[in-house]
Amino acid sequence: MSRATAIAYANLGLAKYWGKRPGAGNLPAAGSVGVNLKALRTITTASVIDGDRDEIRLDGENSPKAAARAGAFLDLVRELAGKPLHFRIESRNDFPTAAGLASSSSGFAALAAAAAHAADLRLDERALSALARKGSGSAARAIPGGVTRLIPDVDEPYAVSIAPPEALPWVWSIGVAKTGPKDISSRDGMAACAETSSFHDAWIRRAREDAETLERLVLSGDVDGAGALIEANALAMHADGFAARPPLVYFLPATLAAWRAAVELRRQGVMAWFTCDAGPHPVLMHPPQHAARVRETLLAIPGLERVIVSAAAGGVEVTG
Ligand code: 2P0
Repeated sequence: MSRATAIAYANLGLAKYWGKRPGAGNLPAAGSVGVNLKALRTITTASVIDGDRDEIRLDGENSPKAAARAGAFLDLVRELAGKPLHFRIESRNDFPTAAGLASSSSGFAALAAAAAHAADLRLDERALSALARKGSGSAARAIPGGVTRLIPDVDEPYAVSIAPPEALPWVWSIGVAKTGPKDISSRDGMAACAETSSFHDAWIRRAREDAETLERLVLSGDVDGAGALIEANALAMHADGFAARPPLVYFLPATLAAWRAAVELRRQGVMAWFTCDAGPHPVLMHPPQHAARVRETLLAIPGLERVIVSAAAGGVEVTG
């Protein structure tokens, strides 16, 4: 019987992934760039057990749907191992999942690493990243450390680290919005955009270009250039949703107010940049010395109830 524990950090999209090409296994239609966030951590233990079925306990996503998705992912691990192994999985998120912050990236990165180790699969980083991608596209980017980029145009897309966590000298202030109506998942949202948004093809062309440009900006140390691109890229991704039929609008008034607040902060010399995933929670990235000012600004926006501040993190870690 073998057992392993893995810690993974949620990977926030900087040049967003929002669209797939045909085929199974979350094949991205374009490259994307993201950063692992230290404050959003998933810890997963996988044990090989004697039983004839998996036992899956996910504190964060305590739903039969989430357990079924994890079970389907374990089928891929069994296939790679070439053995009918069964697992006990215990997973918890170190951050409030109830707040609706994206957890599938850290969730599937931790599950892939823990289950692969417990099954004695010796996967290198590239193979582990490609495996995690099959659970959730963004999970591929949570395997390597720091600023990571998903390589799209290969049979088994995977992510690489393009820069260490300190390459972007920011912290990330996440404004947690009071939850509104139930969100549409990223998976369903990107499928709806591909089917019905007249902006989708243009978005995919832009996404391809942005991922490449952002890598160059990060590597050349052009922090403000990177911030401007990240902000524009997020708004372009959301515009794809605005043009869907029916429209897919993740923003709440507080989300847009946070973008306006970032513009105003910059006018006052505080270089804060906005991004937002497939949900209402705005994220401002900025130099750490402005954390108090940014926090105060976000908390003054009606509809935002708390702020989580995070530094960038390394990649997935397997501990015993
Ligand atoms: C990103 N998102 O780049 C983008 C921005 C959400 C908005 O990657 O269907 O949950 O599991 O491959 O990984 C979220 O997409 O989608 C995501 P699936 P996933 O971070």
